[in-house]
Amino acid sequence: QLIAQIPLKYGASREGKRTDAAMQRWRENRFGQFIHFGLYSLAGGHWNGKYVEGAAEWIKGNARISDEDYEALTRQFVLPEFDAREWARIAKEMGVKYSVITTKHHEGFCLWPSEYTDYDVSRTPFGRDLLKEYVDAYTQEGIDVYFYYSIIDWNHPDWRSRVETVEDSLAFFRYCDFMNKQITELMTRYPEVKGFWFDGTWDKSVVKFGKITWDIEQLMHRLNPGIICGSRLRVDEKGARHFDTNGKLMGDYEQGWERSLPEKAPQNDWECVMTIPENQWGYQADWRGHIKSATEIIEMLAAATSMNGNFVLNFGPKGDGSLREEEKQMARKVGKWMQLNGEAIYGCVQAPLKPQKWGYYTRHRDNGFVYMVVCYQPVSGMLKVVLPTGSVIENCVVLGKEGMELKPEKSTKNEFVIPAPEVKDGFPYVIRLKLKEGD
Ligand code: FHN
Repeated sequence: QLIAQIPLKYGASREGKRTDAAMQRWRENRFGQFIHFGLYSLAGGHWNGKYVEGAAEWIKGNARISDEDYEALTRQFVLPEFDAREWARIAKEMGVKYSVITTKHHEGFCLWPSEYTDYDVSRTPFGRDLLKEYVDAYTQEGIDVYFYYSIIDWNHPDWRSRVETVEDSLAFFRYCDFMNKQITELMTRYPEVKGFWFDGTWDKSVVKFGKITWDIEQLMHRLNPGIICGSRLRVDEKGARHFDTNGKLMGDYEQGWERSLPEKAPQNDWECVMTIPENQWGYQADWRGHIKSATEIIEMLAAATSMNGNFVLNFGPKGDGSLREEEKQMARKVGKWMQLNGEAIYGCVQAPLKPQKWGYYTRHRDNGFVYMVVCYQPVSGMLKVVLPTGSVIENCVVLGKEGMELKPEKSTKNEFVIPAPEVKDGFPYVIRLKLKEGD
């Protein structure tokens, strides 16, 4: 049945998924790192010696800090412990294939020396181009770099969250011009950048003038046709966000999965961004509430892969530029698991098998292997697998124990049971299946 389409000038710029090599690489990467770093990292979620409720990167508003006091943080921006190579080494150890850094969060402070503002690293005692050091170090490690850029800007005099007067609209469009210049600057200074992660597009001003987001998308594609950008940037002329008024995805992938996973595989490419504590992105010295374990993170990574999605884990480095111990530990544990089991994640997609309660199936898009990421050990000691009619298991091994072949038994029709190997370290394990058509 044909559904009438509403004519749109600034809706989705494409039908269906992107098929080019850059997007394919994004998809195959599967596992990414997020880095929230800015002036807020120096406050560490505390002001005047007191814990401040809310996300640490929002401390300016949450603690009602004056512009002047907040700006004073630039003078403490010394970063004696900052070493981009160390960040990159730890990211590599964790096994991520891409990393997204906050070049400018809502506070407006820029991690690179920008020609278009003074509110940047060049004005601090640190004085160096932090972004360049990051880009170089990560690129050296073979990790793709992506830039987070906040549209909301609490520092820029022309930013408007609402546009109600002529003065507002003049200011807002001057601000848009500033943004376009900064995006051009970022893409020109750091041509290694693979894509942009825009944020802060929910305010009424942006929703009212959706065309500005179309213009940014076009600008980026003119500068680099392979650039990747999520749906969060986009608003159509009728104010629809992420998906246009006709329900079509804008941008290259669904970017709305923040601290949550879909229940079933979305039709589009998608990415989930996750924090280790509840909702802290920037450095909060005092993590409260539930802190996710490496096992929980690994399970989410496997779940995302099993639904054709990417999973990005956030790090909030400390105000001295070093990484916090909990995050280093996390990187070590997840990395150790990825070393052994990464083949069930990288380049993998949804497997066409009926989901089972022990965990998640993934399938490699090229080599045809099916992987079982077992997160819940059955008390029966038997892992159930239901295959498509006519298929049988030719070979079945536990990753990391390649010599140890498991012997599946057919229980009924196309149903098999695999004796579960013993779990020693409390981490999920992966069984690799080679399937073939039955005799
Ligand atoms: O307000 C931000 C928040 O500080 C953080 O950057 C997250 C990351 O996805 N994005 C916004 C909230 O959606």
